[in-house]
Amino acid sequence: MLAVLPLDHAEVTMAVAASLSCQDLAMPVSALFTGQICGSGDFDGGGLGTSDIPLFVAALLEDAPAPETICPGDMNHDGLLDGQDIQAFVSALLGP
Ligand SMILES: [Ca+2]
Repeated sequence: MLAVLPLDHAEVTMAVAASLSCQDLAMPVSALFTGQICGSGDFDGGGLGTSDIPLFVAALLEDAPAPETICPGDMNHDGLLDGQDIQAFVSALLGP
């Protein structure tokens, strides 16, 4: 059973609450959690630096990069690694 709770919490009666289990309240998880911070620009795991430049460019030029390749280079968090990420990568690399 997948419960749909009313937005107004006052409408959740004790009978409704008692019929729920933890599984009813669980959200489906479709994301892959890799521990990677997306949009960091850090491709090699050593912190953002000049060693990430060739990795960023290589990932940018891939025809169909894997999600774990897209993640660090997706600087604008739109789910894509493309030319729209270049300026933010360079800005992050140069620092504040
Ligand atoms: Ca992007």
